Amino acid sequence: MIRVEAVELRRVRLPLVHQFRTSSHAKRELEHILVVLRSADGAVGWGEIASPSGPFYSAETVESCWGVARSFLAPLVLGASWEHPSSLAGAMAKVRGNHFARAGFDMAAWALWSGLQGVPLAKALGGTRSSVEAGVSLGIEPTIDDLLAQVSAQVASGYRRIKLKIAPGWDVEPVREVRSAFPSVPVHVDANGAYGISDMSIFRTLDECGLLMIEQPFAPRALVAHAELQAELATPVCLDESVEDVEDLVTALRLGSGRILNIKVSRMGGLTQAVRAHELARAEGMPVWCGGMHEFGIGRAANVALSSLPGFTLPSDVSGSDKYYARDVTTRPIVSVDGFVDVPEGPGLGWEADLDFVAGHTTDQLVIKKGG
Ligand code: OSB
Ligand code: MG
Repeated sequence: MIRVEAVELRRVRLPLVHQFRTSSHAKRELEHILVVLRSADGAVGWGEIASPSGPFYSAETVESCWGVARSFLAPLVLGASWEHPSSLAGAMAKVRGNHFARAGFDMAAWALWSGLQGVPLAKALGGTRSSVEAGVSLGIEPTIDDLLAQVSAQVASGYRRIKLKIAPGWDVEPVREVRSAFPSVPVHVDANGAYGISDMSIFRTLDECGLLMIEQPFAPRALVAHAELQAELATPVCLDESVEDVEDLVTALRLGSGRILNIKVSRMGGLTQAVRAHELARAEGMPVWCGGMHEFGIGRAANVALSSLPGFTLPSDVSGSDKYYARDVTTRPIVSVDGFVDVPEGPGLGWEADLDFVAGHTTDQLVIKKGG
């Protein structure tokens, strides 16, 4: 039985090497919350709450995660004893929603448990690959030339799949320019829900562009509209924001809302639910890949482990640390070589937090112990 004796929460801020703009907002630095669980026998597991600062991707914010982590999740975890991370995830499920916050604790529990078992996190999750294929996600740029320069740099770094953020006013034209400048590079687009069913003509045009997929064209809960769009298009629709749990995936599969699933550890509320979604998608013949939230090294390590599962047949957003950060929170950066990231073979998460670097970038910190 594992009992967590102390929960440490740290708000950590890192500058981005390049501004990232999506359909909703732009960012130059990110603040994530690192979660450290310490067991009675001195074992430690690290997790990351990778929520954006504002409620534009989902309803969560760094502030809401901090409050829920401190007031609800930490006490719940300190009061639990468990043999497997999935039982802790079951106990945390009484907190509704708040998936990013829950994911940080679930990830830390998996890191702690796989470390204690002496197995790599990837193996503990059911992973079968020794390296995972990495793609990159490119934000909206000031000009098409800026975008082409970004694509060119990332293709030169070895990435084999490029995802372009799109938004009304920045869609068909940049996509056509990238397709014609890089005709052999697999490209997909991500709208983060910025369109509606009345934009059908834009999607008919994009359908002619030879894209790998069109990610989250419509609002998260518009599963019927996604099904109507998918029925009109040859290009697969990929769901991101629409699938927050396995029940959403059941609905999407029944309706035919998309043919590909982006599984994010944060959005699903942790690795436990991410693995369950992967199992269902695999049984239904739906290809999946692992999406990212610009994670620091801890969350990125969890993404690498998850991407090693057999149903992850498309490149994941597990680019190297250097795509976003000049220096990461781990002692070794996560590195992509020729578009592949090696899956660690040692026990646990496979990357260690750089304690001095983390301390130097911590903006707020809290230790919560059993019994006060
Ligand atoms: O929709 O996939 C998304 C980042 C922030 C919010 C939403 C998304 C993203 C990304 C980042 O695309 C991908 C990555 O972490 O490399
Ligand atoms: Mg997305």
